[in-house]
Parts: sequence; structure tokens; C-alpha cells
Amino acid sequence: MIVKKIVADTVAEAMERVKQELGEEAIILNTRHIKVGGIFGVFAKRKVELVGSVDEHVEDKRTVKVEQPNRVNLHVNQIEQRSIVERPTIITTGERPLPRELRQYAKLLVEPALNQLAEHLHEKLVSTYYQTQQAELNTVLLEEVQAKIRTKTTHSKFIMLTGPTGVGKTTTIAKLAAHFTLTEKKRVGLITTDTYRISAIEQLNTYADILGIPIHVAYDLNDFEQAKEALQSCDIVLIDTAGRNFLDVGYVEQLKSRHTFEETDVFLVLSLTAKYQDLLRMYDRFQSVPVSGIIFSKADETSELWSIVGLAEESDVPIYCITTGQEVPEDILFSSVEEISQMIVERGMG
Ligand SMILES: Nc1nc2c(ncn2[C@@H]2O[C@H](COP(=O)(O)OP(=O)(O)OP(=O)(O)O)[C@@H](O)[C@H]2O)c(=O)[nH]1
Ligand SMILES: [Mg+2]
Repeated sequence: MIVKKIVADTVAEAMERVKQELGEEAIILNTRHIKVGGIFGVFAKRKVELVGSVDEHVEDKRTVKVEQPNRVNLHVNQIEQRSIVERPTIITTGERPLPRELRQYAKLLVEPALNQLAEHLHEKLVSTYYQTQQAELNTVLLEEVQAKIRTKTTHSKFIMLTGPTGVGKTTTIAKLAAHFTLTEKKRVGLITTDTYRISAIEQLNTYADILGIPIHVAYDLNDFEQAKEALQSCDIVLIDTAGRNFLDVGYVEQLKSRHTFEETDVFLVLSLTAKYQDLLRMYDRFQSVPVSGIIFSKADETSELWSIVGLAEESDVPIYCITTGQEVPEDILFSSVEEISQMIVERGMG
């Protein structure tokens, strides 16, 4: 395949030059606006950059004089013709053409969670492919993912989990309680404000019993203040909530008037099993208190993790941890950006 990058003042001019240099059969791989020249972006000229390509077979067809085939030749030619038709060098992913050798990345470029990044990823993959002639570009992808996501640790006294119903808030509180008590040797206390479900209280009581740590049930904000008072000597206080509390404007206003969020990290728990558009909606709905990080839950129940990248691009909120199963305390990961990126790319391209 012959590939040419053309820079011109207008798309029409660029197209004309592609036609002149590569012929009528040329395919446009990519078009983008760029700025050329100037100092620190001032006086830079807006140009169009167009990457065009033409199949070498097409060039051959135009330049080689074909002799009248005999019976045998005709047969061979037919096979050749058919194989060209059956193995096109360019495939199309949505609106973006992709060299056939990069077909394993086709699904990626139409992935809803990567919609914002698709153009950039496409360009990066195609240009790296043409520069290196390598079709295995997972390292490029890995670098792109690494550049998008951030992680965070916490040194706050209060850790509050919020998020939609059933995403794993209470289970994650139990995992965190075990982590801080057993691994970090901290004095941990629990408060649950989720009093809608008796079973949630029992669930946490059981874990608190096993770990030998105090737990307080707060039925209202007075109880909440008393619980905080009682747990003053703890290094860390983990607060479990019912998702619906944070969607109640009145409750949030009262909470804000009785709890300064200075020493608090609020982590929004989002399940990776949810559709990407629903995750975005959830992220928007749970903004009533300042969210300092995201906990992605149920990574064990999904075949790909692109939502993590999409949400990082959309929100720029760091990741606190990822949960990977129902088992307490082991199914939780406090991974680095590199480890999470590796997991995302391996899972997505596996
Ligand atoms: N597969 C899987 N299941 C999980 C994970 N975390 C929690 N669960 C399960 O998800 C279900 C709901 O978990 P909970 O911890 O009760 O969720 P919650 O957010 O507290 O739910 P509500 O308090 O009702 O809003 C339970 O069956 C958990 O065992 C995880 O990482 N992977
Ligand atoms: Mg719960």
C-alpha cells in the first residue's frame, strides 16, 4: 500500500493533490486541521492535513499492460482478482478507514466509552503503523491509556462511600475496613447511615465483629455527629451510605451544615458492569458533595474496562481502588496507573 501525507490550505486543494499524486482510486485515511508556523501559536496558519493511500495492486492495474490471457492464464488471473477483492487492504470502522493489518483495533475505535478519544487513537495507531510498519500496537495503546488515568491515595480521617444502589458500597467498606485494620494497622471505626435495609446493618456488624472494630448506626444527623464524637480516637472512620441519601437535596444540605468535608474523602462507587452512558449519568447525579475519587466495582464481571478510560477523559477524577469480586477482604486492588492501564489494555485487546 502506498501512503502519502498532504498538507494544503483547503480540503478541496488537498483532495486534488491526492488525486494527482495517488490517482482516482486513492482512499482518504485521515483528515485533520493543523496549525503551521507562527510563534507560540500566534500568526500560525490553519492548514488541512490529509493522509491518503492507494493499494499497490490498483497502481499495477493502471500501469501494467495486460496481455490477452490464454485459458490457463485466465484462471490464474481470476483467482488473483478474487483474492484482491476478498482481502481489501483498508477496512472501515464507523467513519474511520483502517489498514487491514490493524483490524484488531477496529472494535476499539467504535467503543462508546472511547468516543471522545477515537479520533486521536485512530490517528496515533495509523501514523505509528505507517512509521514503524508494525501492526502490534498495544504498547502505543498502553501509553495513551496511561496518559489519561490518574490514581489517588488517601490520608483523610473520614472516608465516605456514595453511589447508586447495589454497586457494592457496603461490601467495599468491609474490604477497606479489613485493609486499614490488618494491612495498615490503623485504628478503624465504622459508621453506617444506610438504615433503609436491616440486612446492610447486619452485614457491616458481622465484619466489624470479625475485625474487632467499633461500629455506629446513624439514623439521623444527630446520631451521625455523636458517632463521630465517639470515634474521635480512631485514625480512620469509614462511612457507609445509602445511595438515595445523596440524591436528596435536603439531606445533602443538612449534611454539609453538620460535617465539614475538609478531612473527608468522598469516593463514588460505580459498577463497571453498567453501560457507559449510564455511568456518565450516575457520575453527574452524584455530584452534590465533592467527589475526590472513584471506586470502580465488579471488574470481575465485565469483559472490558474501557469505561475507566472514558470516565477519566470526561471527569478527570482519580481512581482510588478497583474491586474484583464478592470476597471480603481480598477482592480489592490498590493498583498503580501502570498496572491499571495494563489490565485495561490486556482485557480489551485479549
Ligand atoms: N462480582 C462482584 N460482586 C460484588 C462486588 N462488590 C460487591 N458485590 C456484590 O454486589 C452485591 C451488592 O453489594 P452491596 O455491598 O450490598 O452494595 P451496596 O452498594 O451497598 O448496595 P445498597 O446498600 O443496597 O445500595 C452483593 O451481592 C455483593 O456481594 C465485586 O467487586 N464483584
Ligand atoms: Mg449498602
